[in-house]
Amino acid sequence: MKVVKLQDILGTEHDVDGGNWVSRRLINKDVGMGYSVNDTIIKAGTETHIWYKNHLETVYCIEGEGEVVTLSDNKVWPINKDTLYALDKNDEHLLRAKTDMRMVCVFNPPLTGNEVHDENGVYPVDEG
Ligand code: 9YT
Repeated sequence: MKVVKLQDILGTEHDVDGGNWVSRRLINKDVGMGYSVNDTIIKAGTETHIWYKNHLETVYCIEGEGEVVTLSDNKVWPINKDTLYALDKNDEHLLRAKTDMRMVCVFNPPLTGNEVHDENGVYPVDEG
């Protein structure tokens, strides 16, 4: 049994600043669950290009308002409180935050916890 409190990881290496977002890495690969879980704040007024080619990500918005644009079809998906999206095709997308958006993000395979996006919005494959 493991209990993680957000308060305890703020300001530690589990609190990662990605520029347009901050991601509080609650459960990382090392815990051995087979997935990772983040509490992420997307900053108001930002647009982030994301393409997780090496990961599947599910995102549950618990606060705020914005939209996702899937780039394969230019579809615009309004995202706000109590809305979940699953990037089940490793979908390349833009994430636009109208207000600050608080998102619970689950990754498979799990993040090691230190990842930030590269110039193409990708997280690397974890070889470890
Ligand atoms: C919602 C989203 O994909 N935000 C980018 C950051 C990423 N989810 C993370 O590492 O928490």
